[in-house]
Amino acid sequence: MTDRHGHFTVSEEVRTALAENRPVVALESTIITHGMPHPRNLDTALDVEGDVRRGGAVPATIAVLDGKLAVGVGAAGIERLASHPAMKVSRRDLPIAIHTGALGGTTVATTMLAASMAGISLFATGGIGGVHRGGADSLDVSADLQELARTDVAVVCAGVKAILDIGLTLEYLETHGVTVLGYQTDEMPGFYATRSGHPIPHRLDSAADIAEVLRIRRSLALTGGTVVANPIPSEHAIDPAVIEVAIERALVEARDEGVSGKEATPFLLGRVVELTGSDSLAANVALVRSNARLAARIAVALT
Ligand code: PSU
Ligand code: MN
Repeated sequence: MTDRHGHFTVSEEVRTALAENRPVVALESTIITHGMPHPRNLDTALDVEGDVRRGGAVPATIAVLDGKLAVGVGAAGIERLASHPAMKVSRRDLPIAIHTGALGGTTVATTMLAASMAGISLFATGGIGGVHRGGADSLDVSADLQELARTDVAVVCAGVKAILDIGLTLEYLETHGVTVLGYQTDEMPGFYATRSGHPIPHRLDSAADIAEVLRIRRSLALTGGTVVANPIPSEHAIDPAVIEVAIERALVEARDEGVSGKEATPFLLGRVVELTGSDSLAANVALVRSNARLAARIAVALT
């Protein structure tokens, strides 16, 4: 599938799977270009695609390649994204990325948009963007939340990173009618931690139940997305107190160095990994893979 101007492409494998009503899971690419250091970004992205396949679904990693919004970039695309400087492409950046022929990692917002254009209803990532700490003053609210408000794709994630304000993020999602489902949990997961202390009202304990809720949303033609919050497997969880020390230091550094706008999230995530060492990176990898496995099971249950 290509749009009239050739700005949007869907790989043959993904197109065929969708046409045959087989399960497909979308995957984002900012996590490859800006979310993890090389070469861990490459290994993880390839492993995550493998996890989706082993779960019985077709993976569709989404990115901007040679100025095209591409759904299903394959191993060759992932390799390029992992090893070259790339643009971070959120919704507002997309026309420019296409105009300049960029190589770009798509954020959760842009990946949802592309998935929806292709007809993919499930998407797995590590963490979604949210309301930044101090967001009530700075208005730094990720475009991911607005995309969830309008685009009908379910995003499986381990919550939002503690660099953000989890409570304000949940308030924002509620205001915009985004359904938040806790998978085998009554609390918003805390990304590196299994819990955050913030309750979420809806808990479902099986992939089949989640698929059923997504079907109900669809039959009512409700606009907007769904967040499926899947806690990190407990053997990989990290003590939140350890992470908090690193976050507070990273926030001070960001303020002192004047880091803001689209650089804020990659800077903070990068510094937290540098300050906490390999444990947090290993945890990040483990939770993304766990989310990919759950998304595949929901996708299978949906078809
Ligand atoms: N959270 C992570 N790792 C990431 C991101 C979020 O743990 O790599 C990325 C996602 O692509 C998300 C983006 O969509 O950061 C949000 O950026 P911003 O806050 O600038 O909207
Ligand atoms: Mn922002």
